[in-house]
Amino acid sequence: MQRVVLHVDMDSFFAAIEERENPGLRGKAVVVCMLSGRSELSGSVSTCNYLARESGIKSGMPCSRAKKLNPDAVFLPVRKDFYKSVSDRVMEILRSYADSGESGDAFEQVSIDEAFLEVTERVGGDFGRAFELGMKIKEDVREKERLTCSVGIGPNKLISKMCSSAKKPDGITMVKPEDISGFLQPLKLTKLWGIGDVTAEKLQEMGVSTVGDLAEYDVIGLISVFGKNRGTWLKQASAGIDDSPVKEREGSEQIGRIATLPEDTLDPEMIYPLVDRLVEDVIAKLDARGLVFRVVTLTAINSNFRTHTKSRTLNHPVSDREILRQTAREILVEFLSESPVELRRVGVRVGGLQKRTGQTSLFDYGA
Ligand code: TTP
Ligand code: MG
Repeated sequence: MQRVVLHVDMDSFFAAIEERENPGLRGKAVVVCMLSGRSELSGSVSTCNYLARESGIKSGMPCSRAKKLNPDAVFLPVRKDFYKSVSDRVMEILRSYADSGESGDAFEQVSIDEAFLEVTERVGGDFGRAFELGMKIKEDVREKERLTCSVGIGPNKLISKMCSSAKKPDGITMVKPEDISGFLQPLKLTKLWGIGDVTAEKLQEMGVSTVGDLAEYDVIGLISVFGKNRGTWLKQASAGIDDSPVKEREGSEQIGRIATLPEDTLDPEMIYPLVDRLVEDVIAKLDARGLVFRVVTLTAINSNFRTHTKSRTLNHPVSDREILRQTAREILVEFLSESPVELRRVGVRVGGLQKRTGQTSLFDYGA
């Protein structure tokens, strides 16, 4: 089957969250700063909204310089923990659209605001369906989190990653296998994902300035300059070839269990015993590995075989069975009231995993 991979990147993520939280910021240039605390505006720009970008403000530049470029911009300090909790919820939404493989979801969070989703199975290798799915994901994120994202769709990670930044903000870009060379060839080398300034400069000296030039360059010549691995990679990437799998990164792992109800039902009392059993299994796995969790996700597959997930992020990482049981039950009740279709299968999953250190929950007191 034709492989289809999606890459999703949130638009001006930290700044967009601040705008969402404070409607008074609408229509203003917003700059989020990592302040060093030495003096007012000593520090660098974490990100800014698209309006601020119009005055030339960019991530990484000193905040004082940003202030000079646009004195009317609103400068806000980063609130990393808060953005992380929003990110956790966004990632849960995105994850729910990824294929589920033998060893878990075919989902890879790349940073706080971007992720790859393998969707080959879900769309049956069809790019038309993949485009519809991309639109649906954008709608879902907008509806649930009031944030926009940009989506790239391609036959592998390399192409989908490059597509998602082709139209920003709020864009969707698709490159099918037959369109790869047309998409890649005119691009400047630094636009090829994985090529930095140093490699680009070296290639420039060799007379290579576009991805198309690189695709035509003799692989032996590339290997003699860059070594076997890097030389081969350059040649393949220039042709848009990338076989790397979409897979969970360390630290973004999830632990979960899913099981079928004795009969399809809408009655929480009938579902609780199964939820409790799943919770026991998840807790046993966490205990065995000495982990705490911060995100609880309930998966519900209804009698029409539609899968829904709903998550909640806790204030602190915990390892407690009661908290997991209560949270899973609450999410279930919430879910049933919003979507009254009989359930067939139910899953409980935890994420935001960390190694346990000392006291992890109220219930650990005196235990
Ligand atoms: P990006 O996705 O690179 O940037 P962005 O989401 O703000 O804007 P875009 O629409 O272009 O995707 O990074 C995600 C978040 O990571 C960003 O909102 C803030 C943070 N970040 C930093 O703190 N420092 C940096 O230098 C960069 C690039 C990002
Ligand atoms: Mg982004």
